[in-house]
Amino acid sequence: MKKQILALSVGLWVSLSAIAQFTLPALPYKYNALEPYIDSTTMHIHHDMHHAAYVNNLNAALEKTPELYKKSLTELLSGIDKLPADIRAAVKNNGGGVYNHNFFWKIMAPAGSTTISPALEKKLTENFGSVEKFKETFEKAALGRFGSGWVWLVKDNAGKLKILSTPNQDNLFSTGNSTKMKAALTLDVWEHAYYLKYQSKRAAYAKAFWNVVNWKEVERLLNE
Ligand code: MN3
Repeated sequence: MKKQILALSVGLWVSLSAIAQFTLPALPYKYNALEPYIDSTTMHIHHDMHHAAYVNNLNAALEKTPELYKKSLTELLSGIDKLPADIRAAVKNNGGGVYNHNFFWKIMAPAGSTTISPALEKKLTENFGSVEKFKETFEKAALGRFGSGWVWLVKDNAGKLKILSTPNQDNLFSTGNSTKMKAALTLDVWEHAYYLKYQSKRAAYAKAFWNVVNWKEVERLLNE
């Protein structure tokens, strides 16, 4: 009996680990940690349903080509053109969704837990004129993104900081830009990220976002 249970659980473990290659990481803080700027209900729906769906759909897309499970998320996204044609769109959209949300949760933190260091302030001022100007430009990009997408602060290979936005779940990897620049901050401007609390007021959401940015992590990424 014991042997059978062991065999069954090993078999189950093997098949589960073969299928569920990509997993949903837990939030690095509690669901209500970003209140009142980002509400707990939005975080639950956003993480447990939207982010989880991207993970599940990515795993489903790779099911027919299991050797692709061995690749990392960034390898998959950087090599979209080399994937079987029938799964390219699914991997780009869902793999991008997984990557972008993994990144997004990490560059946020409870309000007041981090601040812009003098060194980071200097860097932002050198590149944008002032911290305020940087925020303004970033918010403008958030408002200017038609439909769904993301806004990014990136550092190019020459060390220059830039703000750009991508549609849908695109990012530096899936658009072929990851060798030219790296991301240090992002904001999800899909309606599911803010609609419950801010309705159509994307500008108010983008402004509130500054309260929950993990500046320590932004600075770490910029110095990497
Ligand atoms: Mn989202």
